Amino acid sequence: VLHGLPEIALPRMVYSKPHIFKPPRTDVLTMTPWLAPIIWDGTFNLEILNEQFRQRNTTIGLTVFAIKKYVVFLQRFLATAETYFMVGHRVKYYIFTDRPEAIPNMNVKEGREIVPLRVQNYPRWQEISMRRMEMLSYYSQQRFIHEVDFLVCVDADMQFSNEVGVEILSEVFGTIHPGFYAAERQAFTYERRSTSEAYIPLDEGDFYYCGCFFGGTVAEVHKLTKKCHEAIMADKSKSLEAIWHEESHLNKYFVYHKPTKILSPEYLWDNGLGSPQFLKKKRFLTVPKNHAAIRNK
Ligand code: 2GW
Ligand code: MN
Repeated sequence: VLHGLPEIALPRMVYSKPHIFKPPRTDVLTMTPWLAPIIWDGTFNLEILNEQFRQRNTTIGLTVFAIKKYVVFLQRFLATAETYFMVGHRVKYYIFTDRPEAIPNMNVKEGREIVPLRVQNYPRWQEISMRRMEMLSYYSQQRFIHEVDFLVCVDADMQFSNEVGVEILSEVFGTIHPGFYAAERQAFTYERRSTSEAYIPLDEGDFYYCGCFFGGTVAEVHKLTKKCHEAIMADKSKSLEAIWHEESHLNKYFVYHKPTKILSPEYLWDNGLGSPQFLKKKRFLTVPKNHAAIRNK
């Protein structure tokens, strides 16, 4: 883990120059009003970014929770991550599970490592999902800060299907939920009860972000997860649970702590939503699950 920025000097690189009158994308928003880039295919040169992040010897922690039956998703998740996630960079897969023996025994490429982290199970699935904020905040401070530069925090019921690289990395980033990219603010499924810590008024909010893909520097992820966990606990003390659990709290956080990068729906798609024109790549897909079988409520 590097503290302070080393001198970076790029080698000679040959590529077509950016052109003021030829924006690479005119069909989608590529910049927020607070000047955070929204990451779409065609807007970045991965070769330049790879060189910059490699020179800093960047290490990325990919966190995933696989509690109880969700260990079944690990094989596909890890195998596709080996092919598509942060190719050429140092990666630690932090697998939070109550069943470390069920983590598939896989060979990973050089510079990459699977790190099992044993955690307890919670009887309610809502609790399993929400407690991720607590565990991420605890481990960020205790461990991740000493081991990686950035954290990428995702759901387990997912697979990579195209490159997800260092173009996503920034101080703090969120991902646009594929069900709401075109929705009006009032249609966002934010928490609307003003008694909840996750409350967002109808006339606020920028995007509806998914709980299944966020990240940033370890310091920023620590701040985010700690704040969300505290809000979840404050609600709990009033016997409240936000409508979409920790996702509601994440959305609240991002209203008042704007992400420094935003991942487009390329980074979170569901094949049930088809293949719209603007979607040039599907990089990270939900794995269809048999809700009844997997969610033994
Ligand atoms: C979840 C629901 C019902 C029964 C069990 C579980 C469950 C979740 C579990 O038994 N074991 C487990 O490890 N999980 C973890 O929680 C796992 O990492 C999983 O990906 C994550 C979220 O649960 P999931 O993927 O079933 O819920 P989604 O895909 O509907 O999640 C969205 O909404 C959630 C809040 O309700 C979260 O914000 C999530 O990030 C969203 O993608
Ligand atoms: Mn999921």
